[in-house]
Amino acid sequence: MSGPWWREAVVYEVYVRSFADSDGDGVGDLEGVRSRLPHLVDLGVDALWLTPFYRSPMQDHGYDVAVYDDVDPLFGDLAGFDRLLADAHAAGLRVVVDVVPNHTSQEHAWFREALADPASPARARYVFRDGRGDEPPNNWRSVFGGPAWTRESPTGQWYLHLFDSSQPDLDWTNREVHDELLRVLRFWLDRGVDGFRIDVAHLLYKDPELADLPPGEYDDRRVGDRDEVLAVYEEWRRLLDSYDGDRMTVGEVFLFDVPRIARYVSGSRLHQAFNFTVMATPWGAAALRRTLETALQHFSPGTWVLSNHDLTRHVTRYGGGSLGRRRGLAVTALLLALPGSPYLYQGEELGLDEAEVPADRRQDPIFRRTAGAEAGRDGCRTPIPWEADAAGYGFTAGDPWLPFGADSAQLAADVQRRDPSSVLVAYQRLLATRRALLQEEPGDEVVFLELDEDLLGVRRGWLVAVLNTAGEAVQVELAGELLESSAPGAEAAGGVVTVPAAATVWLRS
Ligand SMILES: [Ca+2]
Repeated sequence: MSGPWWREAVVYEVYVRSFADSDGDGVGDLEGVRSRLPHLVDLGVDALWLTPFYRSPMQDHGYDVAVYDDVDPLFGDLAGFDRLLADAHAAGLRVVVDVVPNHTSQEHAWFREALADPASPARARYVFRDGRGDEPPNNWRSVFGGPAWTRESPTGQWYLHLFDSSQPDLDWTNREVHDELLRVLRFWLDRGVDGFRIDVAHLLYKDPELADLPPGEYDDRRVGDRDEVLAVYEEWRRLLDSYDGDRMTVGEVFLFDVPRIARYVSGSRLHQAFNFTVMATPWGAAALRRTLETALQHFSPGTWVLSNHDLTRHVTRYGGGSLGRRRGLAVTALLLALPGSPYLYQGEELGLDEAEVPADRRQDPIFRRTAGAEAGRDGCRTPIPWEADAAGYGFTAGDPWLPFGADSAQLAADVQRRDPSSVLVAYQRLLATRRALLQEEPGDEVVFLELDEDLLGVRRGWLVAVLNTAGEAVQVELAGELLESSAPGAEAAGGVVTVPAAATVWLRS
């Protein structure tokens, strides 16, 4: 394969809390991840991305970091991290870790100092402002619900938090913030990580006027997404380039305007940015084609994301149950045929649905901050069912921190591994075939085939992929050898391919 390893890497997101629990406390941990590395090798991914495992009071399950250069005891310790990294590398897997630069935890030493001594330099590393009478400095709302400001005593000033009140936003106009995050990156680079996933990479710098938004509106471009943030990533790029081994960054640029996302990605800025536009596209050939063409035009190549720990699982978005699984696998197969770097979220290779989580088991601060009006993200974060017949489905010997999804016994990894028609085996086959294609360096050119309206066909090198979004099988005049189908019933004979309903076929043509 040409180019650096990350360019077309399949990256698997490990949501550490819910992947595998080694010590029976009901919460996944780094040793649990290490014990399940063979699953990732068998699946055929190139890298894993670990969600935050740093010291944290866990108000936002680790995205509230108190100490950036240590492992929370809940997840293990630094020696355990080193063991995981060494074993992953020995298995041929790269390791990407999360970095959270927009905000710290309220338990971070800086914020504690900023509250304890308002005259301290730490105060200027956060966004403290006077209110308007008894009202906050502006009308911004937290992404998690409620106001984006919390008042503290004794000064009566307010601090900005675009997320939970336990997550004060850093002030990126303060050079000390830059220097500290660079130190954190060096700490993990020196330990040997292969890259960083950057949380809400487009925020960091806020509107310097902190001007009111039109009531009821949250607009990333009026809050953040400012050009100043691009210089941050230029400095980070210079740091990463000073290390050997093609270290990389992928930014969570949570925007849907593709040209604006593309600003973040270049030879001097981030290596990759998440592209959530396919996630936001409804099921249907024409809409999907427009989304893919736009992405392929602006990224060279980009990333493909259908699910992650913040999004409703795509099986559920596509209709749920067997229909959702079928459509989800079809779209996945289409994306895997394209140039770019697919990001998979743990459990999607098992076809997991969004789980029902009862109100009294909800953990997400979104649920709390909206008084239950928004369910939050717990349903995509429930633990992985590894073994159908084991206590705690092989995830934990104790009580899991979130309940398992309803179909855990049927969808457990060990059941699917034995079933050639399972979602898991389909992922394994598709990833293996994709790897074989890439070894022949097919290039980045994609040709869209002109087919009937329910169909979406692409050609890359010798691989032709045809998605059928119709409710019945369709016959297409195409010559080639049938390689894969995301659903049973595909045929290729006499220059005609039968594409099953809600399925994608791969041909060597
Ligand atoms: Ca544990």
